[in-house]
Amino acid sequence: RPRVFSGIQPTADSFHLGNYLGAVRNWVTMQETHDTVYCVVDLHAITAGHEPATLRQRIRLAAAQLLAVGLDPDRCTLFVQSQVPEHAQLAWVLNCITGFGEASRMTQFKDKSARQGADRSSVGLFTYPILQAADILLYQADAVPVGEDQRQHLELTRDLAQRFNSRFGPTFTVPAPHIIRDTAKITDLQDPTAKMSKSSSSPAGIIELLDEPARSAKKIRSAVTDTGREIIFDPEQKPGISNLLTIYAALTGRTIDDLVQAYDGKGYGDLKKDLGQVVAEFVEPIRQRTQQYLDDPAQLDKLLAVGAEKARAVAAVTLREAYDRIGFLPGV
Ligand code: AQP
Repeated sequence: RPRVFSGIQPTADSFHLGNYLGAVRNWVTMQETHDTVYCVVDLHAITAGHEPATLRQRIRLAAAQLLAVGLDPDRCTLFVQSQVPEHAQLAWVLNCITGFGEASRMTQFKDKSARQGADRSSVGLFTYPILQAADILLYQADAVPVGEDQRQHLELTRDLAQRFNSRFGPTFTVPAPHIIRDTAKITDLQDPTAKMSKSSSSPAGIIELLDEPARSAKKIRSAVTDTGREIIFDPEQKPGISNLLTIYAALTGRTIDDLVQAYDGKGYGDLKKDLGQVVAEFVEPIRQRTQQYLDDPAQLDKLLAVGAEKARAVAAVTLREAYDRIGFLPGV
């Protein structure tokens, strides 16, 4: 079976629909077909400032949500990044083969540091994609299921893998991005030209999986839509309605064409009301199951410890091999 690796940051209390439809939903289905390794990337979550007690809570919240949407620890490896020290160790090595100019070209860093003020951004935010490369390469992943916003980071990962392999001998699998075109970018409900994002969307622009269902329905009803009245799929001219159709299709399994036909002659209000209901019904069981996992943190921590052990068994072998190739002395 081909192996996949992917990660998600515990930087908010709840995942949003962009995280779910762009990435995590595929994580669940890939358990059927791939050898799957999934990670709550808490080392990444400290790159832009954090509060310790909140972080600890959010790591558990992230793991609980992943279990609630259908990750099965018997079928995948689910773990927390900081519990596998090889991530930070390999990241250092990769830092040393990454060009400063190359890292400077990463658009996510440019965007985030522009928002924070360049002088106040951490070096960790700058080297974020290099840590991400270490995450992926440690598991010799063949594919990485992520949203479109991660494409550039994946390209860097591939470059670093190839560079290391050609300089020091074949060590890493060069991974391919696995981006589902239809839901690669879910947009902000209030600004449908921007991606739905934890850090830059307003609360009204994001559907959070753990929100009150009635609140989610209301957000859909208040989504910014486009001029005109026709319900058609046209992301250029009608980004608002097209985003709602994308979400509707993804959550129900109906095709966009089918939805466009079904709403022929109806108004934006009808579509929003129905989609509000669909979203509310979708999030409610996730909320309940997440709470069940959170009610027993000791059990959750145990499950994550088992995951970390499984992950480490793979990561340690790769790191050892990389260290050998570089010329470090044998491990003690
Ligand atoms: N709007 C989106 N549409 C499709 N996929 C998305 N992803 C994020 N937003 C969208 C995908 O979710 C996965 C988890 O990524 P992450 O933990 O790095 O989340 P993120 O990118 O930090 O999420 P945000 O909301 O975009 O946060 P900020 O604002 O901090 O960058 C990834 O696979 C990502 O592609």
